[in-house]
Order: sequence, then structure tokens, then C-alpha cells
Amino acid sequence: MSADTIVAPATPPGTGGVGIVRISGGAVERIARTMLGSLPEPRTATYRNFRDAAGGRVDAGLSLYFPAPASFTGESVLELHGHGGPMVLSMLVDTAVELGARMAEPGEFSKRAFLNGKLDLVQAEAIADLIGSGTAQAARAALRSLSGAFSNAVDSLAERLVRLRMHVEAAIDFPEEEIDFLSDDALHAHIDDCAQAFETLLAGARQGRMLRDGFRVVIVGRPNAGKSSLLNRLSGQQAAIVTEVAGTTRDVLREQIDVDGLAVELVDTAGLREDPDRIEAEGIRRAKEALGSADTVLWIRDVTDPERETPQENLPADVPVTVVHNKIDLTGDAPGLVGDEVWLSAETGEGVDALRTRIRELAGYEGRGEGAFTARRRHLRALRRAAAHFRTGRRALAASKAGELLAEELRLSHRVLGEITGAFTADDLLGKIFSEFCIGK
Ligand SMILES: Nc1nc2c(ncn2[C@@H]2O[C@H](COP(=O)(O)OP(=O)(O)OP(=O)(O)O)[C@@H](O)[C@H]2O)c(=O)[nH]1
Ligand SMILES: [Mg+2]
Repeated sequence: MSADTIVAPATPPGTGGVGIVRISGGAVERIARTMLGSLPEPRTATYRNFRDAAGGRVDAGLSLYFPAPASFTGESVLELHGHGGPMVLSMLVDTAVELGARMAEPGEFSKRAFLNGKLDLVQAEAIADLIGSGTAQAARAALRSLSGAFSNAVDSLAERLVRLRMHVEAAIDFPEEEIDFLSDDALHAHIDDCAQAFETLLAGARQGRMLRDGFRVVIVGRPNAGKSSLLNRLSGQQAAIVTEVAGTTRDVLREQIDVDGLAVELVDTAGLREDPDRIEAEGIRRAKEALGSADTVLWIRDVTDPERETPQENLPADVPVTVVHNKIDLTGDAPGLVGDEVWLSAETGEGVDALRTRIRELAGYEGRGEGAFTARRRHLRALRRAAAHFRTGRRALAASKAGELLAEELRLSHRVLGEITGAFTADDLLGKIFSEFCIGK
């Protein structure tokens, strides 16, 4: 438990009927005795004068005292519900500081709740998402995350992985019987079951991320491949400049479009190539940055360009990439989906419907799902990494009956899952997550 005591207004800046100051930490009791005269009865709204350190009256209102550990943060918490004016609130905060508290950092109340085991990381993030949600549906989904719907699903998958790992490690410990163990039907049923659970959770998290942020499609490729033409075609307007000059687009362009009911943010970028001029180089840097936040990438290739390959090292490893062959009007190739690659012409529009279908598929969008929860990009990334470890282990077992490799990949997979709820999370990640919250949360 943190030794120091923090204070911040819990209501937004500005004026209002009521303004709330929240204090959390070890000095709460002492501060309450000074400011209120005595400690109010726990969890009971008590009308009091609020006094400064010298005994002068600052305001009067309701006080609420939550002794540790039965509070939001897990520490003793005092709430002062005063009159909602900036001056009043700042005098109350100053008094608490004078009496030994310090100003809270952004998200610090939630961070303490997390560190004291009151919430897991997903739930703490759901508070911020609920407050920030832009639609009623997103708000309901955030509330479900806050209630633990997402965390429970992650925990239950983590448990399955642990049981599977125990099963495999038991087999490794008895080398004479290892082969039998590892070809055991029960083991394979167990593996299938985990694979299924990964699929379900990934689908749910993808939906949840879309509810929160929409689906982000980043278009990349060599200069002149037709990226901007495709953006214009999909958005139905001349949003981006198109010319026959290679290197036309130098900035990152974003367009909100509706793909058959799915909210998509299309991102057009500068063509990737060697030896660009300075402005273009900055454009390419921004293109790579945009790739970092993509939900999916469209890799546009001009079917008439002899150097149509885009350098693969530029593409993110953990995001699905769809190859789009553009300008088929010049070659007469057939439009449509072949395997998971799309053939089209941004100029004539043939094949563009197949791309829309592909985007919907990639998004895994199922409309308004009952029981949906919100999820963040961070969660989805971790889930994908965890699933990749699981698959690697599964392949190792199938290829070489390698129990040790499977066990190791299961351990890694479990660990990555733990980053989602915060069971294993590095301090710097925690700092980053909570710093995005606002003060007083
Ligand atoms: N025939 C044909 N021409 C196309 C097609 N798509 C784009 N073009 C042409 O190709 C040229 C480049 O198109 P852009 O959309 O500017 O290409 P870009 O990939 O955005 O290029 P940069 O911004 O320079 O990286 C323009 O002259 C377009 O008219 C297509 O499907 N068919
Ligand atoms: Mg362009």
C-alpha cells in the first residue's frame, strides 16, 4: 500500500451544483479530523463544515468516509462534496495538501485500486472507456468489461492453458511414457478446446475494439500503385490527390467510411520506396508510424509495375495484410478474391466489392452483439501474441512430438495473456496506461 496520500477534484473543472474532492491514503483520518472536526461515520453521508488548517471555514457540505480496505482504492478514502466552483475546490485541495496530501497524478486513484487488487487492468481501463465512450452501445460494452466479462474470459483461457501445460509437463517427467502421453486423445481434445477458446476470445476482443475505436485500415504500397485512387474509390469522393507522379502523397490522410454498416477509418500513406526526397522521407516515416496502429493493412501492388514488391520488412508482423492487385483494367486479369488476395481496378471499380467483403471479414464484424465487451488495441495485440505462441507449440507437437517445445510455448502464451489483466505487467507499461487517464480518476 502506498505510504503517501493523494488528493484531486473528482468532478470536472468548471462550475456546477456540486464539486467533489477525493482524498486517498494513510493520512485521510488525520486530514478528516482537522477539516471536519472529527471522523465521520464510515460510508454515511454526513453534513459538516469544511475547515482549513487554521480552522477557518472554507465550505460546508456532505462528507463520505470509506475506511481501508473497503474503498475504491483499497486505502482509506475521504470524499468532500462541496459547492461546485473552481475556487472552492481548489481551497479544499490546498487544505488537504497543507495537511500532508499531494496532488494526484492522472489515473492515480485507479492505479492504486489496481495495485491493491480492487480491479484488474482491463477493469481499470474500462472505467476510462466508460467515461470516454461515444455511443450508448460502447458505454454498455465498457460497463460489461468493468464488471469483469472480458477479464473472466481471459482468466478462464489462462486456466485452460495452465491445465494443458501441467498435462504436458507431466508427460515430459515420465520420458518412457512421453510418446504415449503426447499422442493421447484426451490431450488432443484439450488442445482443440484451447484453440477454440482462443478463437472465441479473439473474435470478442476484435468486436470490442471496434466498438471502442472503429476499424482502422492502412493502405500501403510503392509510389503510384494506386493507393490514393483506392481511398477515393472506397470513400466515394475525391479526398486524396491522384496524379501519375510517383510520390504524390506525402502526408497521412484519414477518411471515415462506412463499409456496409461497419465504421472504418481508411488511412492513405506515402508510397514506400528507397531514396525519397526529404519531404517524402518524412511521409514514409509517417506511413510506417500509421502501420503501427493498423487493424489491418492493404498492400497495394500495381499489376503493371515490374518492381511491384513492397519491402516486406516495413509491414507489421502481428497485423493481417491483404495483398490488393490494382489496375487490372490494364491487363485484363479477372476481378475478385483469389485465395485471400484481391484483384481490382481502383479506376473502373471492378473488384472493389470483393475488397469490401474482405474488409468486413477481416474485421469479423457481426453487427450489434449481445454481451459484447470493450477491448483495446493493447488487449488484441497481446491476445494475438498469446495465440501465436500457442499455435507454434501446437505445430511443434504435431511435427516432432516435442513436448518440451509445447510446454515452453504454453508458458509464454500464458505469460502474454497475463499482461492483459495485469497479472504480469511491467512497470513502464502500467505507467503508460494510467498516465492516459485524467486527473481525479
Ligand atoms: N489504369 C489504371 N490506372 C490507375 C488505377 N489506379 C490508379 N491509377 C493511376 O495510377 C496513378 C497513381 O495513382 P495514385 O492513386 O496517385 O497512386 P498512389 O499509390 O497514391 O501514389 P503515391 O501517392 O505517389 O504513392 C494515377 O495516374 C492513377 O490515375 C487503376 O486501377 N487503373
Ligand atoms: Mg497517393
